[in-house]
Amino acid sequence: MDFNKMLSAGLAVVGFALIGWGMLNNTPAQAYHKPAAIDPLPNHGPFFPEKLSANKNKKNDKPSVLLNDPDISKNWGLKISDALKARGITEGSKDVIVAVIDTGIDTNHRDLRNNLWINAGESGKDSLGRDKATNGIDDDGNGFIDDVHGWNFVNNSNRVDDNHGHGTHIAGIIGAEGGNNFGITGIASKVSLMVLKYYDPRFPSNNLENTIKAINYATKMHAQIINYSGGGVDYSQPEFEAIRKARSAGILFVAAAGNERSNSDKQKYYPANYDLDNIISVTAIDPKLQVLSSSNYGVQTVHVAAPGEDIYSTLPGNAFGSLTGTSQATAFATGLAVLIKANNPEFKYSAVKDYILKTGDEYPWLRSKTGTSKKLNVYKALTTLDRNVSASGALATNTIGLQENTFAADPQTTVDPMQSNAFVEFGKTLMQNMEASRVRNINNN
Ligand SMILES: [Ca+2]
Ligand SMILES: [Ca+2]
Ligand SMILES: [Ca+2]
Repeated sequence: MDFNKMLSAGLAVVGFALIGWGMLNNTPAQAYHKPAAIDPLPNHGPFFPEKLSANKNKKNDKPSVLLNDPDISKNWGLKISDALKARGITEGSKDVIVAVIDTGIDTNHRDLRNNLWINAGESGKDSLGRDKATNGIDDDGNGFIDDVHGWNFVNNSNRVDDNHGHGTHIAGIIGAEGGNNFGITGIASKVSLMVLKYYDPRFPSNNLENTIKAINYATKMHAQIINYSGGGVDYSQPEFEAIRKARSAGILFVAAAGNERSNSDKQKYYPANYDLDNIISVTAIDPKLQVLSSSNYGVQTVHVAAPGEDIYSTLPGNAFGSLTGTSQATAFATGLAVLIKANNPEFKYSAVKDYILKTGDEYPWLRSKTGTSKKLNVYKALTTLDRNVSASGALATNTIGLQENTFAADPQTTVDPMQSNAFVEFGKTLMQNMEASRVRNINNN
C-alpha cells in the first residue's frame, strides 16, 4: 500500500467517528476522545423554563396517566416536537425493531432493559433445558452464538454493553421505557432495541467495517429501522451496498447529518449522503429552533431538523445526562419512525419517511439548511396518519382532543368551515404525492 492509500485509510478510521459530542468540545473531529465531557450524574441536566415542561398551556394535550416518568420535562425536545401530546395515539410497539448501530447499550439500565430486542431463536430453553441465550450454541443458526439482544462487532461477541455512553444515550431518546415511574421516556415508550456495537473506545477497531457488518446483521434479523448516529467523510461502496440491501428488505435508515459544521451538499458525509431513498438525513436544532452551528446542513442532502442540543437521556449505570449533536436529533427521527410504524404496521419505509418529512413544522430559516424547511412534529405525523388520510379516506376512530370531522380526508365529509384548515388540503396533497410516488416506483421497477 502506498503512502497516500495508507493516509486515506487512516483518515477513514478517524473520520468515522461517533457524533454527538460536538458542542461539548467544539472540536467534533476529536470529540469522541473525551467522553468525560458527559455529565453522568442525575439532576445535573440543563435547566429548562417551566413553559417547556410537559403538559402546560395546551388545551389539546391529553396525556395518559402513564406519563409518570419523573424527569420527563427535562427533555425539551419532547415538548417542542409535540411528542407527549402524541402519546394518546400510540406509545410505540414491541413489534417494531430498531437496530441501534452505536457503542452498545447498557442492557441493565432500568429505563432500557424492558425495551431491548429479544432474538426469539436465542431465548427460552434448549432441548437440554439450558437457557438458549447463554448455552454457547448458535441456536437459530444465524452465524452468531447467543446473540439474544444483538452483537458486538468490535470483539465479535454477544457482550453488547456500552463502555462509552453514546449508544445508551441514543437508545433512551428513541425508546426509554415510558410509564415505569422512573427516569424519562423515549419518543416511543415501547419498542424493541436491537443492540449492534461497532465502536468501543477501549479497543482499536475498524469502525467502517464493523458498521457494514452491523447493517447486514440488522437486515438479516429483520429490523425495520436502523439508527445510525455516526459517519465519516469517505464514500464506501460496501457500505452503500449494505444499505441498498437493507432498502430491498424494506428498512428505513435514519442517519446523522454530522457535526462537521459543513454544507453536506458540497462536503459529503456518509452514510447520510448516500443516494438511497431509504435514508433520512437529520440535522440538529436548539430550543430556539436554530440549526446548531456545529451541525451539517444542505438543501439537497439533509432532509429535516430535530432537537439536538442538551438532550437529556439515559447513560450507563442507571444514570442520565445531556448530550448535544446531530446524533441526538437522529434518534428523535428514529423514535418518530417507530411510532408511525407501530400505528400503521403495513407502511413501507417510503411511507414512514414521507410522514416524517411532510408533516413537520416549517420555518423560513430552515430553508437554507434542509430540503424540507421543517423540523419534525410527532403529533402531526401521527394525527395525519391516524385520520386515515393514508389509506381509505375514511374517518379515523382516534380523536384525541379534536373534532371528529376536523381533519377528515374524505371530500364528501362535512367539515366545519372554521376548522377545515389547510390540514385537510395538506392531507389530500400528501396522499396524492405519495400515490404519484408509488406509481412512479412501480413504473421504475
Ligand atoms: Ca444465533
Ligand atoms: Ca444460544
Ligand atoms: Ca421511564
